[in-house]
Amino acid sequence: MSLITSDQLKVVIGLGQTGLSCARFLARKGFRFALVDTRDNPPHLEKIKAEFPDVEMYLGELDSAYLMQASELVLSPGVSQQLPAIKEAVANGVSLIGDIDLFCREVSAPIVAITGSNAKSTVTTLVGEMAKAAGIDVGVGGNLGLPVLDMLATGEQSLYVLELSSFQLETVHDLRAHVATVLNVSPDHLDRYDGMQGYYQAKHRIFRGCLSAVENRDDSLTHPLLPKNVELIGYRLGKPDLKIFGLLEDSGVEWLSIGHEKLLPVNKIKMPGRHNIANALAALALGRAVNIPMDAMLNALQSFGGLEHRCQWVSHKRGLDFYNDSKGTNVGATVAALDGLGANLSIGQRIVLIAGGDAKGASFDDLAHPVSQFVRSVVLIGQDAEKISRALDDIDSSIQMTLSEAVLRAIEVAHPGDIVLLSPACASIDMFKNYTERGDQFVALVDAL
Ligand code: UMA
Ligand code: ADP
Repeated sequence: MSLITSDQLKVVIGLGQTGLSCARFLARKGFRFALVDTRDNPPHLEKIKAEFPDVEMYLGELDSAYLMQASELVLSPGVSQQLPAIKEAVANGVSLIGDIDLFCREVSAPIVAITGSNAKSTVTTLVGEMAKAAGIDVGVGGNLGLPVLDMLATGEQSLYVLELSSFQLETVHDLRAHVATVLNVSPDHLDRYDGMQGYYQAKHRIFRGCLSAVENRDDSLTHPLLPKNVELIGYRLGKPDLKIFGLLEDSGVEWLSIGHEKLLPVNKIKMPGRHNIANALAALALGRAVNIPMDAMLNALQSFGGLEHRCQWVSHKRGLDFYNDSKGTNVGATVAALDGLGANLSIGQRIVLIAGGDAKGASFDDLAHPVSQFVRSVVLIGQDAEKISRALDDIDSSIQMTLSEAVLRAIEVAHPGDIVLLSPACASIDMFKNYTERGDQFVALVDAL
């Protein structure tokens, strides 16, 4: 192993999308850096070798001596900083950051920073759509797919809306967002954290240095502890207090409102399900904090129909409505999808739920209540099917080997007029490449009926 000796060296750990974006950014900026990945054959290896032929690369199990040559480690979100070699390097004075810190050092435009266990991608995209509707030159990226540093390749924009995961936030030191929010907190990624406390603490790093914050008054775990000079804006799925966003009723019509001011009838929101009303309120609160004009925000709510794989209506076949919520990758998301669609069920109509996959260490106890309220039968797939079945032992359920068999079983047990909902409450990697492939397969199976 040849060693680079320089106290200004940055070592990028992880050669996925984030690592590649970091390498490109550091190269553009003229920094000296090396590349490291724990795998012998990381994705994009050939592309990275071709793009950075002179950059040193270290593959395989992390070596603390190698990492200690660096002045700064730039860690990808998929790699835990609890790995012994990283801990040792940090204990020896090497600083640890991620791509988000590199991004924040670089930009001066306002940042809207969004995290939460669920609804991040929806709210991030929606705030971006609101800004675009107002003609603002906005960059939208982060955990939802476009690494933040890739947004800087073509120069700085006027506003950035960032979706940030707990993994990304673990390495964030001073985000200084114009407005930051934790949308909701429910158990997820418990295979990475010792318990909810570590997960919660990672999420709340989003408020570091923020100028204003948005809290979800229906979820006390989203409340930030902030200095008094930081403006705190709230929203709730209910009657609003004076300055917060909420819902008012007038002659039987429900309105998105701020304080006493009615803004838009709820039935004009294009996104499906009641949980998306909370998402609309969050986006309004965030958008107002960065001065997006109200008219543009309300226009966006009427034209943005939601993202693919999130409670997306697929079609009406064999007398049933099929919904694809493949992005429901944890229990909280599936609870929201059931409550969201369940609120609009007509008399006698029920949901047949297709769920299961890799539970990521989660408990399924919280699923029992909405399932008993709205679900006719549960069809389970994937490695943790048995575990879910045990948590829902009062409900009619069956286990199927493939998604195709699950769809056929769902049709068999559904009554005319029911909804068939794929909302797995689990990650997909035990059976599929990712949640997109799982959702695409579901849509294809439904289309083929
Ligand atoms: N890996 C190794 N060894 C390494 C580096 C990575 O085994 O040295 C593995 C990781 O354990 C992980 C995979 O490779 O299983 C990818 O990790 P990565 O950090 O290289 O991921 P990227 O390709 O850079 O993608 C990351 C986010 N991925 C993760 O946090 C795991 C993407 O979010 C994000 O879109 C992208 O950066 C751009 O910001 C994906 C995700 O699953 C969608 N996020 C989780 C979620 O939403 O629940 C947090
Ligand atoms: P994330 O990026 O946080 O995973 P998404 O916007 O992709 O969030 O939505 C993921 C899933 O979260 C959806 O499929 C839906 O089941 C659920 N969801 C959407 N809105 C909410 C909400 N307000 N609260 C809880 N769960 C939600």
